[in-house]
Amino acid sequence: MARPKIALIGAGQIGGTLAHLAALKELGDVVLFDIAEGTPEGKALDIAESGPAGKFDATLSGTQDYADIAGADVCIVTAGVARKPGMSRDDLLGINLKVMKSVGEGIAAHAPDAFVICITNPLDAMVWALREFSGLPHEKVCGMAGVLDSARFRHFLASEFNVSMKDVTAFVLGGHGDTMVPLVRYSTVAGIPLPDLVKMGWTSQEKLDAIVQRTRDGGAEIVGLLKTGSAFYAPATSAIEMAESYLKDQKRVLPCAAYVDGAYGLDGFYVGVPTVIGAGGVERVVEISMNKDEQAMFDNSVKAVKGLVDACKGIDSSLS
Ligand code: A3D
Repeated sequence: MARPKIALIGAGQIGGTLAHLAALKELGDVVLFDIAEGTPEGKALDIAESGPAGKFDATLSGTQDYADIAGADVCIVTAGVARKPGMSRDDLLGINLKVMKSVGEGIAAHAPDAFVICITNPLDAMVWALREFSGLPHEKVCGMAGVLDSARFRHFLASEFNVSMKDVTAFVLGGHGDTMVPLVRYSTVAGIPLPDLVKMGWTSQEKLDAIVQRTRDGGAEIVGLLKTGSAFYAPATSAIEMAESYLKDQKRVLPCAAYVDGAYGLDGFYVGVPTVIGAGGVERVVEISMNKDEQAMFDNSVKAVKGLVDACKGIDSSLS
């Protein structure tokens, strides 16, 4: 059986890391696409040359031609511009919307059966626009943010409790931005919800609140440290977890920016929710019950995403 084909649209910081991880995990052969001549070719060759020592079998190539992504099983999109210090994700909207148009058309023409994972920011609006431009089925187009946001939350919690990250589960809902909703009630250490851990004296409410805020600011914290761009190791690892669940039909329950039509009172809208990812793409949206405060935070986040989608429609009239 032929290896799956993984197309990475954008061969920058995240794209290169995605290629390396996909090769190391032997998820399939990798094609890196980028408009910057030499970058995808150079990264593909460098990673291919790490194969003998890294002990993986995968073919890697780089290209500026969409025809080379033909028949891809998975496309992961990072094409566009990343944040610099002082910029919000929303500042990227105008530039990255144009990029989504060319990427969407390229995927529609050459890889219409692929499972598409968008990472380009502002994420919830870009994944919506990418789906519109590509015309692919909604369940085959989703965005990576929730896996990353909950991984950050899990990392901070595991450090606070001095336990393995493997035993910490976390739940983050809503848009990927300042309004994201880390849900403490649904986050646990080995099944013990965080509010119970506060009662047990494992941490204080103040420390938990600070961790929630640090999670919301997780992207900006990295941008502030790096100064030249945004996070790439954790975002790439998160998208690979989603791609692997699709390729191996693992049916992992993962939060992602998915098309929600009916659940959560939403009618045809992309936002971060828990989903089941398997061979059918986003096979199910998991609808949880929220209390009044959680619902208010979620509604606020949805409102922020709606504002960005409206801004996209204002910029490109073909989206209205
Ligand atoms: P970067 O290293 O700048 O790579 C972006 C690449 O896109 C560059 O190599 C560009 O040449 C290429 N590119 C630009 N325009 C096009 C085009 N039209 N077609 C093909 N390639 C193009 O950025 P990065 O890899 O650090 O980040 C990529 C994106 O991911 C940015 O928009 C970030 O804001 C976003 N990001 C999202 C998250 C989420 O959790 C959602 C996290 C971190 C970064």
